[in-house]
Amino acid sequence: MALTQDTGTLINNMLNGDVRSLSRLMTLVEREPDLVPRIMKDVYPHRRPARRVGLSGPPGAGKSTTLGNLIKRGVEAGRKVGVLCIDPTSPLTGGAILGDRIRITEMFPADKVFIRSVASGDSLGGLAAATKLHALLLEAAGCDLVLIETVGLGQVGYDITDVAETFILLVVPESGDTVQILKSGIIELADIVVVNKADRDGAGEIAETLRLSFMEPRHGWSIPVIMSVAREDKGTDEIMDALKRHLFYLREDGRLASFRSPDHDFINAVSFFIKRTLNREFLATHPVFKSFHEKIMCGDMDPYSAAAIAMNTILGQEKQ
Ligand SMILES: Nc1nc2c(ncn2[C@@H]2O[C@H](COP(=O)(O)OP(=O)(O)OP(=O)(O)O)[C@@H](O)[C@H]2O)c(=O)[nH]1
Ligand SMILES: [Mg+2]
Repeated sequence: MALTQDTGTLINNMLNGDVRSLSRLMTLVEREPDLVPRIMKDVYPHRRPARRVGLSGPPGAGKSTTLGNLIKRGVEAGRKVGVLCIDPTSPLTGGAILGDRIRITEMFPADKVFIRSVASGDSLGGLAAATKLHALLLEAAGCDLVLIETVGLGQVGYDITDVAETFILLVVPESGDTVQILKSGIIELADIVVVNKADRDGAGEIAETLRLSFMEPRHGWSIPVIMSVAREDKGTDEIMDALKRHLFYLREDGRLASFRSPDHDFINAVSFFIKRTLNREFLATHPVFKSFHEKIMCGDMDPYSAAAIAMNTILGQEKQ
Protein backbone atom coordinates (compact mmCIF):
# COMPACT_ATOMS: atom_id res chain seq x y z
CA MET A 1 0.00 0.00 0.00
CA ALA A 2 1.39 3.36 -1.01
CA LEU A 3 0.37 4.83 2.34
CA THR A 4 2.63 2.40 4.17
CA GLN A 5 5.65 3.06 2.00
CA ASP A 6 5.16 6.75 2.50
CA THR A 7 5.28 6.76 6.28
CA GLY A 8 9.11 6.85 6.43
CA THR A 9 9.21 9.88 4.17
CA LEU A 10 6.37 11.54 6.05
CA ILE A 11 8.15 11.05 9.36
CA ASN A 12 11.42 12.43 8.02
CA ASN A 13 9.63 15.43 6.61
CA MET A 14 7.74 15.95 9.85
CA LEU A 15 10.96 15.82 11.86
CA ASN A 16 12.33 18.46 9.50
CA GLY A 17 9.44 20.77 10.29
CA ASP A 18 6.99 19.99 7.49
CA VAL A 19 3.53 20.63 8.89
CA ARG A 20 1.67 18.94 6.05
CA SER A 21 3.46 15.69 6.83
CA LEU A 22 2.60 16.12 10.51
CA SER A 23 -1.03 16.60 9.53
CA ARG A 24 -0.98 13.55 7.29
CA LEU A 25 0.56 11.40 10.04
CA MET A 26 -2.14 12.53 12.45
CA THR A 27 -4.80 11.41 9.99
CA LEU A 28 -3.02 8.08 9.51
CA VAL A 29 -2.83 7.23 13.22
CA GLU A 30 -6.50 8.13 13.50
CA ARG A 31 -7.73 6.14 10.54
CA GLU A 32 -5.17 3.35 10.07
CA PRO A 33 -4.53 1.92 13.53
CA ASP A 34 -2.51 -0.91 11.96
CA LEU A 35 0.13 1.65 10.99
CA VAL A 36 0.48 2.96 14.53
CA PRO A 37 3.35 0.66 15.63
CA ARG A 38 5.29 1.33 12.43
CA ILE A 39 4.86 5.09 12.82
CA MET A 40 5.57 5.20 16.54
CA LYS A 41 8.70 3.07 16.14
CA ASP A 42 10.32 5.97 14.27
CA VAL A 43 8.49 8.80 15.99
CA TYR A 44 8.71 7.93 19.67
CA PRO A 45 12.52 8.17 19.98
CA HIS A 46 12.29 11.80 18.80
CA ARG A 47 9.71 12.80 21.35
CA ARG A 48 10.64 15.32 23.99
CA PRO A 49 7.82 15.62 26.52
CA ALA A 50 6.05 18.94 26.10
CA ARG A 51 4.18 20.94 28.68
CA ARG A 52 0.69 19.54 28.17
CA VAL A 53 -2.29 21.60 29.26
CA GLY A 54 -5.96 20.68 28.89
CA LEU A 55 -8.78 23.19 28.79
CA SER A 56 -12.43 22.36 29.07
CA GLY A 57 -15.71 24.07 29.79
CA PRO A 58 -19.28 24.41 28.57
CA PRO A 59 -20.03 25.52 24.99
CA GLY A 60 -19.33 29.19 24.46
CA ALA A 61 -17.49 29.66 27.78
CA GLY A 62 -14.56 31.27 26.03
CA LYS A 63 -12.26 28.27 25.69
CA SER A 64 -10.97 29.21 22.25
CA THR A 65 -10.50 32.83 23.26
CA THR A 66 -8.55 31.72 26.34
CA LEU A 67 -6.59 29.31 24.17
CA GLY A 68 -5.68 32.18 21.86
CA ASN A 69 -4.37 34.14 24.86
CA LEU A 70 -2.32 31.19 26.07
CA ILE A 71 -0.93 30.52 22.58
CA LYS A 72 0.11 34.16 22.37
CA ARG A 73 2.00 33.91 25.66
CA GLY A 74 3.62 30.69 24.52
CA VAL A 75 4.75 32.16 21.20
CA GLU A 76 6.05 35.28 22.94
CA ALA A 77 8.11 33.03 25.21
CA GLY A 78 9.65 31.42 22.11
CA ARG A 79 7.76 28.18 22.36
CA LYS A 80 6.47 26.03 19.57
CA VAL A 81 2.82 25.39 20.28
CA GLY A 82 0.65 22.47 19.24
CA VAL A 83 -3.11 22.72 19.73
CA LEU A 84 -5.66 19.91 19.67
CA CYS A 85 -9.32 20.89 19.58
CA ILE A 86 -11.58 18.01 20.47
CA ASP A 87 -15.32 17.85 20.30
CA PRO A 88 -16.64 14.59 21.65
CA THR A 89 -20.21 15.84 21.79
CA SER A 90 -21.15 16.24 18.19
CA PRO A 91 -19.51 16.20 14.78
CA LEU A 92 -21.97 18.98 13.91
CA THR A 93 -19.97 21.59 15.81
CA GLY A 94 -16.96 20.78 13.65
CA GLY A 95 -17.75 23.95 11.75
CA ALA A 96 -17.26 26.11 14.82
CA ILE A 97 -13.96 24.42 15.58
CA LEU A 98 -12.85 24.90 12.01
CA GLY A 99 -13.75 28.58 12.28
CA ASP A 100 -11.69 28.86 15.45
CA ARG A 101 -8.84 27.07 13.80
CA ILE A 102 -8.78 29.41 10.87
CA ARG A 103 -9.02 32.44 13.18
CA ILE A 104 -6.22 31.24 15.42
CA THR A 105 -4.06 30.03 12.53
CA GLU A 106 -4.22 33.46 10.96
CA MET A 107 -3.08 35.08 14.19
CA PHE A 108 0.23 33.23 14.48
CA PRO A 109 3.11 32.15 12.21
CA ALA A 110 2.62 28.60 10.87
CA ASP A 111 6.03 27.40 12.07
CA LYS A 112 5.20 28.45 15.65
CA VAL A 113 1.65 27.23 16.08
CA PHE A 114 0.07 24.08 14.73
CA ILE A 115 -3.66 23.51 15.23
CA ARG A 116 -5.57 20.35 14.65
CA SER A 117 -9.19 19.51 15.33
CA VAL A 118 -10.26 16.00 16.17
CA ALA A 119 -13.92 15.25 15.60
CA SER A 120 -15.38 12.13 17.12
CA GLY A 121 -16.60 10.90 13.75
CA ASP A 122 -13.08 10.73 12.35
CA SER A 123 -11.40 8.52 14.83
CA LEU A 124 -11.46 4.75 14.51
CA GLY A 125 -9.42 3.89 17.58
CA GLY A 126 -11.47 6.16 19.83
CA LEU A 127 -11.07 9.80 20.57
CA ALA A 128 -8.87 9.42 23.61
CA ALA A 129 -6.48 7.10 21.79
CA ALA A 130 -6.24 9.46 18.83
CA THR A 131 -5.56 12.42 21.11
CA LYS A 132 -2.73 10.60 22.87
CA LEU A 133 -1.14 9.70 19.56
CA HIS A 134 -1.58 13.23 18.26
CA ALA A 135 0.10 14.66 21.35
CA LEU A 136 3.07 12.33 20.80
CA LEU A 137 3.33 13.37 17.15
CA LEU A 138 3.26 17.04 18.14
CA GLU A 139 6.05 16.44 20.63
CA ALA A 140 8.18 14.63 18.06
CA ALA A 141 7.54 17.53 15.68
CA GLY A 142 9.15 19.82 18.24
CA CYS A 143 6.15 21.35 20.02
CA ASP A 144 7.14 22.12 23.58
CA LEU A 145 3.69 23.37 24.58
CA VAL A 146 0.66 21.26 23.75
CA LEU A 147 -2.79 22.71 24.47
CA ILE A 148 -5.87 20.52 24.31
CA GLU A 149 -9.36 22.06 24.15
CA THR A 150 -12.42 19.91 24.77
CA VAL A 151 -16.05 20.91 24.92
CA GLY A 152 -18.15 19.85 27.83
CA LEU A 153 -18.86 20.08 31.48
CA GLY A 154 -19.48 16.85 33.24
CA GLN A 155 -19.93 14.88 30.04
CA VAL A 156 -16.41 14.95 28.69
CA GLY A 157 -16.24 11.66 26.88
CA TYR A 158 -12.86 10.62 28.17
CA ASP A 159 -10.41 11.38 30.87
CA ILE A 160 -8.54 14.47 29.78
CA THR A 161 -6.17 14.08 32.70
CA ASP A 162 -4.70 11.09 30.94
CA VAL A 163 -3.47 13.33 28.11
CA ALA A 164 -2.85 16.62 29.92
CA GLU A 165 -0.60 17.22 32.93
CA THR A 166 -2.61 20.20 34.04
CA PHE A 167 -6.32 20.56 33.50
CA ILE A 168 -7.94 23.98 33.43
CA LEU A 169 -11.70 24.12 33.83
CA LEU A 170 -13.47 27.18 32.54
CA VAL A 171 -16.83 28.18 33.93
CA VAL A 172 -18.93 31.27 33.23
CA PRO A 173 -21.64 33.07 35.20
CA GLU A 174 -24.17 31.61 32.74
CA SER A 175 -23.05 28.04 33.47
CA GLY A 176 -26.03 28.18 35.80
CA ASP A 177 -26.18 27.13 39.34
CA THR A 178 -22.80 26.94 41.04
CA VAL A 179 -24.07 23.93 42.89
CA GLN A 180 -24.54 22.23 39.57
CA ILE A 181 -20.95 22.99 38.60
CA LEU A 182 -19.74 21.66 41.91
CA LYS A 183 -21.77 18.51 41.52
CA SER A 184 -20.53 17.77 38.04
CA GLY A 185 -17.86 15.10 38.10
CA ILE A 186 -15.47 17.13 36.00
CA ILE A 187 -14.78 19.59 38.79
CA GLU A 188 -12.99 16.77 40.59
CA LEU A 189 -10.45 16.70 37.80
CA ALA A 190 -9.71 20.42 37.63
CA ASP A 191 -6.27 21.64 38.68
CA ILE A 192 -7.08 25.27 37.93
CA VAL A 193 -10.55 26.79 37.74
CA VAL A 194 -11.16 29.91 35.68
CA VAL A 195 -14.34 31.93 35.98
CA ASN A 196 -14.41 33.61 32.57
CA LYS A 197 -16.66 36.46 31.45
CA ALA A 198 -15.95 38.15 34.75
CA ASP A 199 -17.32 41.29 33.09
CA ARG A 200 -20.78 39.77 33.58
CA ASP A 201 -22.97 39.68 36.68
CA GLY A 202 -22.53 36.87 39.14
CA ALA A 203 -18.89 36.00 38.31
CA GLY A 204 -17.59 37.18 41.67
CA GLU A 205 -20.15 35.13 43.59
CA ILE A 206 -19.36 31.99 41.65
CA ALA A 207 -15.63 32.51 42.20
CA GLU A 208 -16.18 32.97 45.95
CA THR A 209 -18.33 29.84 46.26
CA LEU A 210 -15.76 27.85 44.30
CA ARG A 211 -12.91 29.19 46.42
CA LEU A 212 -14.71 28.16 49.58
CA SER A 213 -15.28 24.69 48.26
CA PHE A 214 -11.59 24.36 47.33
CA MET A 215 -10.29 25.48 50.74
CA GLU A 216 -8.89 22.02 51.39
CA PRO A 217 -5.85 21.31 49.24
CA ARG A 218 -6.17 18.19 47.09
CA HIS A 219 -3.10 15.96 47.40
CA GLY A 220 -1.16 19.00 48.55
CA TRP A 221 -2.35 21.28 45.72
CA SER A 222 -4.65 24.22 46.46
CA ILE A 223 -6.85 24.67 43.42
CA PRO A 224 -6.70 28.31 42.36
CA VAL A 225 -9.89 30.02 41.22
CA ILE A 226 -9.06 32.78 38.74
CA MET A 227 -11.41 35.40 37.31
CA SER A 228 -10.81 36.30 33.68
CA VAL A 229 -12.17 38.33 30.80
CA ALA A 230 -10.65 36.33 27.99
CA ARG A 231 -11.96 38.65 25.29
CA GLU A 232 -9.89 41.45 26.78
CA ASP A 233 -6.95 39.19 27.66
CA LYS A 234 -7.53 39.87 31.36
CA GLY A 235 -6.55 37.16 33.80
CA THR A 236 -4.17 35.44 31.37
CA ASP A 237 -1.10 36.32 33.44
CA GLU A 238 -2.76 34.79 36.51
CA ILE A 239 -3.50 31.62 34.53
CA MET A 240 0.12 31.48 33.32
CA ASP A 241 1.30 31.92 36.88
CA ALA A 242 -0.97 29.13 38.13
CA LEU A 243 0.30 26.88 35.32
CA LYS A 244 3.87 27.53 36.41
CA ARG A 245 3.06 26.80 40.03
CA HIS A 246 1.23 23.63 39.11
CA LEU A 247 4.18 22.44 37.03
CA PHE A 248 6.43 23.01 40.02
CA TYR A 249 4.00 21.09 42.24
CA LEU A 250 3.87 18.19 39.77
CA ARG A 251 7.64 18.08 39.61
CA GLU A 252 8.10 18.11 43.39
CA ASP A 253 5.40 15.54 43.83
CA GLY A 254 6.97 13.10 41.35
CA ARG A 255 3.83 13.08 39.23
CA LEU A 256 5.50 14.87 36.35
CA ALA A 257 8.18 12.22 35.96
CA SER A 258 5.55 9.53 36.22
CA PHE A 259 3.29 11.21 33.64
CA ARG A 260 6.15 11.71 31.20
CA SER A 261 7.65 8.27 31.66
CA PRO A 262 7.44 5.81 28.75
CA ASP A 263 5.60 3.36 30.96
CA HIS A 264 2.63 5.75 31.01
CA ASP A 265 2.57 5.49 27.23
CA PHE A 266 3.06 1.75 27.51
CA ILE A 267 -0.20 1.45 29.46
CA ASN A 268 -1.93 3.59 26.85
CA ALA A 269 -0.44 1.49 24.07
CA VAL A 270 -1.47 -1.81 25.61
CA SER A 271 -5.03 -0.61 26.18
CA PHE A 272 -5.10 0.78 22.61
CA PHE A 273 -4.31 -2.66 21.18
CA ILE A 274 -6.56 -4.53 23.59
CA LYS A 275 -9.49 -2.28 22.68
CA ARG A 276 -8.82 -2.79 19.01
CA THR A 277 -8.62 -6.53 19.35
CA LEU A 278 -11.52 -7.23 21.68
CA ASN A 279 -14.84 -7.92 20.12
CA ARG A 280 -17.49 -10.59 20.41
CA GLU A 281 -16.04 -12.70 17.64
CA PHE A 282 -12.58 -12.62 19.22
CA LEU A 283 -14.00 -13.74 22.58
CA ALA A 284 -16.01 -16.52 20.98
CA THR A 285 -13.00 -17.97 19.13
CA HIS A 286 -9.92 -17.24 21.28
CA PRO A 287 -8.52 -20.47 22.82
CA VAL A 288 -8.86 -19.23 26.41
CA PHE A 289 -11.95 -17.04 26.15
CA LYS A 290 -13.87 -19.57 24.06
CA SER A 291 -14.70 -21.97 26.91
CA PHE A 292 -15.69 -19.10 29.21
CA HIS A 293 -17.74 -17.64 26.42
CA GLU A 294 -19.67 -20.90 26.17
CA LYS A 295 -20.21 -20.97 29.93
CA ILE A 296 -21.61 -17.46 30.11
CA MET A 297 -23.81 -18.05 27.07
CA CYS A 298 -25.51 -21.05 28.68
CA GLY A 299 -25.74 -19.32 32.04
CA ASP A 300 -23.21 -21.51 33.87
CA MET A 301 -21.11 -18.49 34.78
CA ASP A 302 -21.60 -14.78 35.10
CA PRO A 303 -19.60 -12.57 32.69
CA TYR A 304 -17.55 -10.91 35.46
CA SER A 305 -16.28 -14.09 37.12
CA ALA A 306 -15.59 -15.52 33.68
CA ALA A 307 -13.63 -12.43 32.61
CA ALA A 308 -11.61 -12.38 35.84
CA ILE A 309 -10.59 -16.03 35.56
CA ALA A 310 -9.90 -15.81 31.84
CA MET A 311 -7.68 -12.76 32.36
CA ASN A 312 -5.80 -14.44 35.19
CA THR A 313 -5.24 -17.45 32.97
CA ILE A 314 -3.94 -15.35 30.10
CA LEU A 315 -1.74 -13.18 32.29
CA GLY A 316 -0.35 -16.22 34.09
CA GLN A 317 -1.55 -15.10 37.51
CA GLU A 318 -3.66 -18.13 38.26
CA LYS A 319 -3.68 -18.85 41.97
CA GLN A 320 -2.22 -22.26 42.71
N1 LIG B 1 -18.45 39.11 27.65
C1 LIG B 1 -17.45 38.28 27.40
N2 LIG B 1 -17.47 37.55 26.28
C2 LIG B 1 -16.45 36.69 26.05
C3 LIG B 1 -15.36 36.55 26.95
N3 LIG B 1 -14.53 35.63 26.47
C4 LIG B 1 -15.04 35.18 25.31
N4 LIG B 1 -16.21 35.83 25.04
C5 LIG B 1 -17.09 35.67 23.87
O1 LIG B 1 -17.83 34.47 24.03
C6 LIG B 1 -18.06 33.87 22.75
C7 LIG B 1 -17.57 32.43 22.77
O2 LIG B 1 -16.17 32.42 22.91
P1 LIG B 1 -15.27 31.19 22.46
O3 LIG B 1 -13.89 31.49 22.86
O4 LIG B 1 -15.52 30.84 21.04
O5 LIG B 1 -15.89 30.06 23.38
P2 LIG B 1 -15.67 28.49 23.31
O6 LIG B 1 -15.81 28.01 24.71
O7 LIG B 1 -14.43 28.15 22.59
O8 LIG B 1 -16.92 28.04 22.45
P3 LIG B 1 -17.18 26.59 21.77
O9 LIG B 1 -15.86 26.09 21.24
O10 LIG B 1 -18.17 26.88 20.71
O11 LIG B 1 -17.71 25.74 22.88
C8 LIG B 1 -17.34 34.74 21.74
O12 LIG B 1 -18.28 35.62 21.18
C9 LIG B 1 -16.34 35.49 22.58
O13 LIG B 1 -15.97 36.73 22.03
C10 LIG B 1 -15.37 37.36 28.14
O14 LIG B 1 -14.48 37.28 28.99
N5 LIG B 1 -16.44 38.19 28.30
MG1 LIG C 1 -14.02 26.79 20.98
